[in-house]
Amino acid sequence: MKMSNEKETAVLVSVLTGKDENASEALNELEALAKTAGAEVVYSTIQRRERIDPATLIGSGKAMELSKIVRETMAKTVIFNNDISIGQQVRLSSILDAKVIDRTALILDIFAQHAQTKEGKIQVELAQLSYLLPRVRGRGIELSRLGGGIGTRGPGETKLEEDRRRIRVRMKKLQRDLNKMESVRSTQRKKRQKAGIPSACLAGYTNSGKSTLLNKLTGSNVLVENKLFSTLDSKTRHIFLPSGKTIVVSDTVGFITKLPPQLVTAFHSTLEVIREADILLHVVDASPKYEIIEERIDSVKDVLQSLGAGEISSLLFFNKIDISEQQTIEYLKRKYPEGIFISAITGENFGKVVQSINDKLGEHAFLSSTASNVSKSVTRF
Ligand SMILES: Nc1nc2c(ncn2[C@@H]2O[C@H](COP(=O)(O)OP(=O)(O)OP(=O)(O)O)[C@@H](O)[C@H]2O)c(=O)[nH]1
Ligand SMILES: [Mg+2]
Repeated sequence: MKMSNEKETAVLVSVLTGKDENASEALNELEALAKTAGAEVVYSTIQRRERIDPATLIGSGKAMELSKIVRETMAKTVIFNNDISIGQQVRLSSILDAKVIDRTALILDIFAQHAQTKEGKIQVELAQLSYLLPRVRGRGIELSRLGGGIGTRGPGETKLEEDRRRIRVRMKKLQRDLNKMESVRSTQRKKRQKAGIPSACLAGYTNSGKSTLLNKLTGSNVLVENKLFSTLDSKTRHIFLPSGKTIVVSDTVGFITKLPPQLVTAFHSTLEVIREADILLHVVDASPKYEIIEERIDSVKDVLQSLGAGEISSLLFFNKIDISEQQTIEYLKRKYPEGIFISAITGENFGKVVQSINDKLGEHAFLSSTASNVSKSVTRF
């Protein structure tokens, strides 16, 4: 992976049409993504339009204004919060005289930088290639004019010049490799199921504190960072419940609003751990404004639904209460009476975490090997 110490300067643009409400939040999140990818944001702007301009998203007049800003700030890259077609990308980069990428390419770039394991790297490359495939025209690739840096890095970097056919062949090979790894994992899972060990999986918006919670629960040290998408691989740890039973808890990749579909498809095997879980531990960052919290809860639920995990029994943890506004907590308590309010940093209400997992699994009879002693294991607490 190429990483220079000099930060890539970027201008951020979010084009909003009529119905979009949370304009500044959309831009804040784009900024967090850009910084995570290693960019230095030198300017950001929201463009409101009746509808997206098919040629340049923002219209040619606005594009000219933006090109002036790019020149003045000497930005290398312009990042749009919207999806961009290859035609729009080529047109915009020629008007703006800068590299132009969209939100999906930015997220793919972060994944490429954070992928650690062989499986993670293969999944990222697969997602990048499926993003690239419709953008390759004829035999060449127009993206080659973009140069290096954000949106062009990753395990697939050296293959950027390949034509469609070769990309497809490569994708098939990667998929075969993944299938092999998946079958090893599924054998391990079956063994665990046979041994009657219940499983819980952490799920939630990126940066909500899933890995911090896992560490606190298990005394392990999974990577925790104030960056988006720190965790890309599933990590599984054991914990002991008050009943004396052991369960496994898995940490996995976080979600985001408009999670690129290429990633959901490519990360099928990583996300399998969510689908296969007996219960889900939905971790929510309770520190932003309540409207944002609600939106994120809904986006996580949408992704879970699209993964086929919408029906799995879940617990809702509102994390980071050490830095949330009291008013927000009161509001959330009314709106989500089932919520459990915790801090994975200070350990506040931690007893409730283990107890609620214990009770939830008890409700579903996962804690007992036979249905007849369910009531015994539940009344013990
Ligand atoms: N103040 C406060 N910060 C927290 C708490 N829990 C986590 N954090 C911080 O939130 C940031 C993200 O934590 P992670 O545990 O990496 O979050 P994650 O959900 O695993 O994130 P991804 O793997 O990127 O999806 C880190 O800077 C943590 O220190 C908490 O209870 N209170
Ligand atoms: Mg994490």
